[in-house]
Amino acid sequence: MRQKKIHYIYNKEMECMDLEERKKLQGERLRKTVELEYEKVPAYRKRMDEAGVKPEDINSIDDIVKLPFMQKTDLRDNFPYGLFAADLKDMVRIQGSSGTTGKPIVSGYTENDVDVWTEMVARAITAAGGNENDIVQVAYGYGLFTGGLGAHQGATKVGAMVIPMSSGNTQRQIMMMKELGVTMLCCTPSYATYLAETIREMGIKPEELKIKSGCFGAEPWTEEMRQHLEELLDFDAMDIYGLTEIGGPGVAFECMEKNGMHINEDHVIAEIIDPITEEPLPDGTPGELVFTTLTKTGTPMIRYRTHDICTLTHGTCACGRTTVKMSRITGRTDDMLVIRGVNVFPSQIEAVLMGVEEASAHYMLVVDRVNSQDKLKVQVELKEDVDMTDTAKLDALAADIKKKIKAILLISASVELLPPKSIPRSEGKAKRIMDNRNTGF
Ligand code: DLL
Repeated sequence: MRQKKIHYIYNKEMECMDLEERKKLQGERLRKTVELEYEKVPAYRKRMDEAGVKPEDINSIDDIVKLPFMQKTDLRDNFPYGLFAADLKDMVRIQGSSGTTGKPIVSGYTENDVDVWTEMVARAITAAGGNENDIVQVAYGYGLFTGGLGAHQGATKVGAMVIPMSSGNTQRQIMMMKELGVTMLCCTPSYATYLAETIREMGIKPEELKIKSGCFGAEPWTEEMRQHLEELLDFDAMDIYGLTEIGGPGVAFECMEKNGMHINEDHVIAEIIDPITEEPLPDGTPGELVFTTLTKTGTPMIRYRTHDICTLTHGTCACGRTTVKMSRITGRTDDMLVIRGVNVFPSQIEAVLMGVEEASAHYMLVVDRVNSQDKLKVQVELKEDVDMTDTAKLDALAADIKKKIKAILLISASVELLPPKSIPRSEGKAKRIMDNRNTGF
């Protein structure tokens, strides 16, 4: 049952801190992080030396722009332990990124780092209404991926009872949810959608479940997807963001205002830059999100380029938090499809499809190159109740979707309508792009 809009805050002192006071704290923590990195990580020291910047040049957060960036390639090039700022004996955990090919991306955590990360997720769970009375089903994968253990630790920290289901085995997930009276669900939004649709197909009504909210992240999703999920299960579907390199889920999370994710600014500094010029961009302008960790001691990261695209908004939220908010991720600089010179993000197409009554939440973008021309095909899975034999109606529907895509993206796409259940479901992050061009995009 959807909750009343009450704002629960886990750590008022940090989350609602006066802005000037927080800036000061961030400046002090930044200097410490840079000192640690300069002393312990030769690869970054070299880069600072090349840029002619020393730790003593960092005296406030405004000095951050003097510091060189870090990239995913730094993690690969220094795999496995080259970026560790603590001795191996002080490391207590390794976590890794999902969905990467080749050498994995791993991040090392000291006990302090696990504690910091746990508190970040505890803040997210609290903002979603979670407390010691809750029963939290964690259906993110456990393992190197940070989703499972991250949600597990955060929910435990708020005193909830955790069901560590991990991903997969949908029928069993639903049985546990119903029988154990689960009140909160944590998984990817695509898996949540699959679970919710299966629940409805099984004839289970939302009122037969006790679920009140969920923390969904690890992949991009849209406002339209939220509405769809909330309607299916009559609960609060909340966004949660994070990445392994910066600590895992909980770097940012939504409050009940549901209009942006609060970034845990006592633990990270967020910047938005132009991905080409690398210049900082003002509030409200979309660009690449860059993070600097302020409290990590295992693998601190300085000006780490996430490749995620979003906007930032400063100001005090109606919930009382003063932390900067990030918008939903609208795409990634590397996931962006460039089709006939036009930048296309899967989220734009998702938004179109979620506005089409007959379309389900499952789709795939297929890109081919035919006679040197890029061709985009949007495969759309239709809902159960659509008559797949009424070809005239289906042709009209395909034409309508094609028109809507053209109006938003300004490029033509062919539209293929597929029967229910034909697009493979994912239990983790959804795969929504099939790029057959081999152009290295
Ligand atoms: O996905 C951590 C996580 C787990 C976040 C569970 C939230 C919930 P990685 O596997 O390292 O870590 O992938 C990080 O996933 O750079 C984004 O591109 C994407 N991502 C994560 N959360 C969101 C979100 C985890 N809420 C990468 N919206 C990030 C959009 C997200 N994209």
